Amino acid sequence: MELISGAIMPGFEKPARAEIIKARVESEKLGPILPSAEHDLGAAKRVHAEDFIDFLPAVWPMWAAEGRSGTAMPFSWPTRGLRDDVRPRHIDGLLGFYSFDAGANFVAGTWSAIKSSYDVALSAAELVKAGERAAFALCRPPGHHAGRAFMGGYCFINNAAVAAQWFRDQGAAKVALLDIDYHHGNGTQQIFYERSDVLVVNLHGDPMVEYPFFLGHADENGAGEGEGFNHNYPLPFGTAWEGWSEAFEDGCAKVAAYAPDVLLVSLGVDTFEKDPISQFKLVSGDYPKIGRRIAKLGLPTLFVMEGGYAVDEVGVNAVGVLTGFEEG
Ligand code: FKS
Ligand code: ZN
Repeated sequence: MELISGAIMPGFEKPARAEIIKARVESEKLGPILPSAEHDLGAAKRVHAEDFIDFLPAVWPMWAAEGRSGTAMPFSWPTRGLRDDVRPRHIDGLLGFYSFDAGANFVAGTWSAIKSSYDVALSAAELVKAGERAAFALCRPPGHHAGRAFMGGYCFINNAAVAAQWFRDQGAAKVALLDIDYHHGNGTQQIFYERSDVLVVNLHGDPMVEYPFFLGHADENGAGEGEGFNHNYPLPFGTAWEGWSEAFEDGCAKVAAYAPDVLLVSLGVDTFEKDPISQFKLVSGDYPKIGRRIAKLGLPTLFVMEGGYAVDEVGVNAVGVLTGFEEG
């Protein structure tokens, strides 16, 4: 469940999304479709705080220990002027301490979903490392809103950031991360903001008017060592292919100029005209064009699934990027 416009409702980020995408991968005969292998949490702790990662499997047991069922979600946060240097003991305090919004919620199966999504990302990364031209990590839940020690926006572990760091640890000198989800990847940006070894390029709804609101402006270019290695393209409501592709072209040029060893794509298809929570106007025919352009970069590429809530078309659109890539 999630809070939507003041009401608690079934969440947009639901299991059918992944099932529909998988069915489309099958009907388009992309593949093979491989199961994930189990991974320990070491790779997660390379980009996330250890205490944060250790908290995630504890949430539901702590919630249930209060005699509660339903959906575990935070309602109190350490905002400006409050103490964020003292970790509360109560589950309600901990949920707020490790969140930036009320949008990363738990039921009994959530930790196992988070863990499997993480396993999928790393298993797909291993295929690319082993020499595949590309792999698609059909992750669910998504990851790009999760930062070093915070969750939010349906995201818990930042799958793309974990994979990027994993490639670095496997010997890749430079990794680029292109985030084309409709929403700004605030977690990914935060994780790599002071680093020059991971280039982060983000196209998204303008945070002046769109979630996640508090990061993603054009003047955020990185800091310290990372100065010049973060690029944001905030775009207005109503952006269609013409405006989107212009920013995308610029972002792809930044990736090409960086000449990374590997490319990660945070693939959201909530840029679609019929997406129920988004305000861009891409059409289904645009997604293969995106894939073809990414292919032209000529890089080993790992696609990591993020958002996309027009469930009827989520398979066609996400897999459209992949088939476009295969052609390009
Ligand atoms: C809509 C309120 C905003 C939260 C939207 C979360 C978007 C998540 C995502 C991800 F890729 F992470 F899944 N609700 N009126 O699409 O960015
Ligand atoms: Zn999104």
